[in-house]
Amino acid sequence: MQIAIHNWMRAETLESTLQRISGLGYTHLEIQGAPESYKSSEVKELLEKYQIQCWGSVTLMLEERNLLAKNPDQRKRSVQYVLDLGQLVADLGGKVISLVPGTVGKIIPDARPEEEWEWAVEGVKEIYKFTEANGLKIGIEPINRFETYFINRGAQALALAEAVGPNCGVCLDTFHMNIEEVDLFDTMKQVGSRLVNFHVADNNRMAPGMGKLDWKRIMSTLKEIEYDQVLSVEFCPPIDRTPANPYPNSIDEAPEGLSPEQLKFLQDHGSTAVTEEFYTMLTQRSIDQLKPYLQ
Ligand code: LER
Ligand code: MN
Repeated sequence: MQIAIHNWMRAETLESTLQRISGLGYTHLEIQGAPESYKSSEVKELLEKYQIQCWGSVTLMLEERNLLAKNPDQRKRSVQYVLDLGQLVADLGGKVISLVPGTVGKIIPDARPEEEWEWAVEGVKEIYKFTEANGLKIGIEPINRFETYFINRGAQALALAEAVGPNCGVCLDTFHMNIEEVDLFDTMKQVGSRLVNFHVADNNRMAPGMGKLDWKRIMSTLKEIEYDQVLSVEFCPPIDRTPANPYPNSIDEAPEGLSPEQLKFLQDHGSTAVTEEFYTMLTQRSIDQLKPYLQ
């Protein structure tokens, strides 16, 4: 089992991220799904320089990106976005695409359930052709109801994966499972061998170990279902603008290089721009919590 970390949660250069995570003992990066921002040859050089491997990429389903949009051209563009992201992962030697089918933050449907299901299956099948041909895995990721109305639970992600093909997988996320599942351990067992990626953060979406989740049991359940690939750290700290904030240094009031879209994406996740110091603390706490389980 290896440890990766995402980089969508902080607007900074890729080099700053790689400097921080390589210094803290991470071996992998789950690169943000922004193929338009990266030249794979340059990213490869940086990964080489900091001895970090690309584990995969997570879709950033912002703005009009939506595999189940009513407008067929919008669906087509959204499939193309994921194919471009998949090409970046393939170029970087990565293995997985964490796929959220619908726009994050969109919680009102556009069409009838059967239509949306059919469009989702159609779109993911398009992407599946590419991943099968390029040795990649799709991990359909359930996220909580305040981020999407479509796939919120493991059982729904499993149903979509089964409708797409035998090698289509699921990506589970401890933060979202804690909100949506009756029993997250049952869900992990139900997904079983289709589990291709595992995102980790605590119930408050702080670093693993900074909330109430039972990490010992989470890790023993992963062992039970024989998942031993990568734990992918994806904390996204809640905003606390009150005197009760236990981390008074956390909010970055003047973030550099943060686009309005990135800020909205953070805000859609109940977060905002945080300081370098606070972000490094969360990055450190995550690997400190998980490392003992990797022995
Ligand atoms: C994606 O991995 C995720 O967990 C979402 O909250 C982000 O859109
Ligand atoms: Mn996730």
